[in-house]
Amino acid sequence: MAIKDSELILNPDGSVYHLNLKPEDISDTIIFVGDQDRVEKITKHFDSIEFSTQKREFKTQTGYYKDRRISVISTGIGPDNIDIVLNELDALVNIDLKTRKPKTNLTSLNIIRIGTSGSLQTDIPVDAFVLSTHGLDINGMLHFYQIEGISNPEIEDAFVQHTNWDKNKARPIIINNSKYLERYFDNEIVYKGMTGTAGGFYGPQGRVLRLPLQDSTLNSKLKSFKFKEFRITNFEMETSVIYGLSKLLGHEALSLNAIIANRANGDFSKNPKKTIEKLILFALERIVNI
Ligand code: R1P
Repeated sequence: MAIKDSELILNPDGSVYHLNLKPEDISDTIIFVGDQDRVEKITKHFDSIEFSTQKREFKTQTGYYKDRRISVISTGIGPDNIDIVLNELDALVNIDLKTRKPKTNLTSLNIIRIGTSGSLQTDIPVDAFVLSTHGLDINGMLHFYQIEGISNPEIEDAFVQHTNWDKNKARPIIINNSKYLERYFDNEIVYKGMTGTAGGFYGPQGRVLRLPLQDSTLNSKLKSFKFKEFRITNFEMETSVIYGLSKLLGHEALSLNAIIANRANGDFSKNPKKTIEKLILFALERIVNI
């Protein structure tokens, strides 16, 4: 059955609705960033750029870095945007846009997030890098999909118990990274741990300006949670859904974050731009080996 026009929306030129991309515009190696201005901070290192487009917060550039064809896409902020980006990217490679039918031979993309994040641990300082072994989903978006088989119920149960998780909030889901990609980025300068992915910046990450929180102790409970060798290292807004949708759709995903704030001791990086630039160069040097 062909997917209807209202379900897979294409622009008049045949590109996918939000991303403005056609299949030939992207590589199978894709870097995700949140901020659209970060796209050029990455592609300025490229030897050539063959394609650029932007619609809303979704900016894409494709080019070559040391003979490796790479696309860089900005996702904007939050899990909801990742739903759009991953579904439309998957449609570009795994749905025949002419017949509107899923292909039989599926393509697996390599997706690497280069993001910014706040550390939850006193010993993970600002300007450090964190590689997410797991995405800890506390925003609920993934519950709209059939997620059996991609989660870690044992760790989730321990987390729900440890935090006394409120029943009115979506049940947390914990999703593994791509072990295939992780080995290219393993390095002694990278901290590793579970990354909490919130559906907001203030209340959902325990920030109080004027509104009281449902659970004002949540960040300290995240900080003290341990399961075997794992702890929760940091907070941001995309990793768990990138991991979850990638697993469901058959793509490899890894999230790297520059720590620009430390929520445990209140520090903020003196030079976040420099830290992000270092993470970009670290990631590019390893992506060429994938
Ligand atoms: C919040 O300021 C944004 O910054 C972080 C969060 O995940 C959220 O998207 O990541 P990026 O710098 O990649 O956008």
